[in-house]
Amino acid sequence: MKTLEIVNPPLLFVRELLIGDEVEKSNRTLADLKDIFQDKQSYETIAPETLLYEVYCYLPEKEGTMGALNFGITHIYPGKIGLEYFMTKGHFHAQDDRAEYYWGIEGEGVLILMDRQRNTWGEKMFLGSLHYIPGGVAHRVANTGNTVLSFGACWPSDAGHNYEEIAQNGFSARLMEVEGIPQLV
Ligand code: PAN
Ligand code: ZN
Repeated sequence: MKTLEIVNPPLLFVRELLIGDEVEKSNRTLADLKDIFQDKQSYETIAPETLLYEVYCYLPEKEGTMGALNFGITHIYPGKIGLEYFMTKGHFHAQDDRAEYYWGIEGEGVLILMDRQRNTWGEKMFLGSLHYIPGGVAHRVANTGNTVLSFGACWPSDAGHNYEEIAQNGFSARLMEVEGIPQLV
C-alpha cells in the first residue's frame, strides 16, 4: 500500500456477481450431496454430475486467521429431488460459536436453521432479505423458486466448516414441497 495513493478495489460486487483476480470458485454436484436427499429413487434418476450450486469466495487471509472475514456468493440452481428442493450441504461452524450474515440477492428460497437442541426453523430469502446466523446454529439454504437463487455470506475466517455432523444426523426437519408450498416437515 503506497501512502496517499488512491487505487482500485481488489473486488467488484455487482448485482449477483463477485469479480476479482483472487476470487475462488467451487462447484457442488448432486454426487457431492449423495445421502443428503431423502428420496433415493428420485436421486437415482438424475445425473450425478448435475450442478446444484456454485460458490464464489474471497478469502483475504489464511483460513483460520482470527479477526479476519471471508466473503462469498452462492448460486443455487432451481430443481428438486422428489419433493425436496435443491439445497446446500449445510453445516455448523467448526469453531461453533462463530456467527455469520447471509443476504438474499435474487430468486426465492428458505434459510433453514437448526440450533444445538435440534430445533429447526426457516427464514424466507429474497432480494433484500438479511439473515443473522448466531454461533451454534447450523445453516442450509434451499432454492424454492423456478430461477437461480443467489445469496451473499460474510463469516469469520476462523469459523471453519463442520459438515460431518449434518452428513451424519441431518437437520431435524426437511424443506419439502407439500401441496405446492415449501414446508418444514
Ligand atoms: C457459506 C456456505 C456456502 C455453501 O459460504 O459455505 O453457501 O454452503 P455449504 O458450505 O453448506 O455447502 C457459509 O455458510 N460459510 O460459512
Ligand atoms: Zn457458514
